[in-house]
Amino acid sequence: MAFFLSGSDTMIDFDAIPHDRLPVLLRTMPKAELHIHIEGSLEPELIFALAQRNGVALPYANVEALRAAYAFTDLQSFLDIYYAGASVLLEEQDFFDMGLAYFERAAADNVVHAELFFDPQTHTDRGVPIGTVINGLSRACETAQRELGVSGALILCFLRHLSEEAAFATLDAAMPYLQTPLQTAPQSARSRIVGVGLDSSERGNPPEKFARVFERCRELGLHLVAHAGEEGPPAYIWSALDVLQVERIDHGVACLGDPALVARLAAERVPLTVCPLSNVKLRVYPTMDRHNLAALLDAGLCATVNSDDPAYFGGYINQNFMEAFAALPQLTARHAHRLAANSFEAAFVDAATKARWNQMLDKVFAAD
Ligand code: ES4
Ligand code: ZN
Repeated sequence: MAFFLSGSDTMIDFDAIPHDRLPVLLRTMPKAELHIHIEGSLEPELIFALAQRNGVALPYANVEALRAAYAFTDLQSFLDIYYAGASVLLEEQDFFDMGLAYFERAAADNVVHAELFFDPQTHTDRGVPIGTVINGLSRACETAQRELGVSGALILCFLRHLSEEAAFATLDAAMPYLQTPLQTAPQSARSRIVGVGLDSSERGNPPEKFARVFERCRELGLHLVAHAGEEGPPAYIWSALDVLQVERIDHGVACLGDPALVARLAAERVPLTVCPLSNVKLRVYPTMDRHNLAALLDAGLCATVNSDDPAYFGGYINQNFMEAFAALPQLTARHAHRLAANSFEAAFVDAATKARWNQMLDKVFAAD
């Protein structure tokens, strides 16, 4: 028997857990979700309901026609539809409804904490004030905490296909809402923004393009993350680390092609927020059984499982766990526990909160 003394001093005998217990463990274990674009949680039904409520015309006749358009060939083919879907979001209540709908799904998957990416430029470029976006999402976080017991935070993402100047303008507009050691404006008390990220079209838009914006955000005391190594090369992961100085890499699956990079990520325990279903839908891997999730974990990396854009890619976080584990039989109960523990380690919360979540996690596995 190989007992494992976990972070909470609980004895867990992973080798004694039969493989057929995995689906229940994956579903019931507490977990944090760290890579979810809230605009990517908009289900077709909600898109049509909001279009009707706001009098927005959609280029699709109905929910089925919209769903039928979700046949992506790469990241860009997805982004085109994703930005079209977001066009129905106009009022603060729309952002609240979208956020709360996500938190309800997350709670059902035993997510205890979620850090939501949002793309302000997708909305401000359509004339929606940034405060409308931030207040609606922050209010959804408050309601989720109170009514669902899920804690939530927001990460403002800059769209990398737009200019550095546009990113600076977005940061300026968001300043009154940022939670930073330097920010004492009353509006910031209600906002849940804890960091910034970088998303959208990766190829041709390297992290270096945003070096100065991220430097400014670092000076403000914000947490920093960036998408890198999804479709782009390992070099983009290096520059996200060295130039932007991010704390986590979103996706990062391309790292395995570069042994020196893997060594660096493992030594520094830089978390990778991996999104298995996204990677298959956007053809980073042809099928789930070719995904490198098991290899990332076995290389000692702090990999986590996340849903990315769940309404577009075939499911929420538990669906990602279930399909990855079903397709990769080398993944065991030990890996499941590791993934959940990694998600807590990687979360932007205090150590006492992480310790509490780890105890909840160990209880689920020890009881088995
Ligand atoms: C995204 Cl999968 C993915 N990659 C980059 N940017 C994104 N925004 C929404 N989903
Ligand atoms: Zn993403």
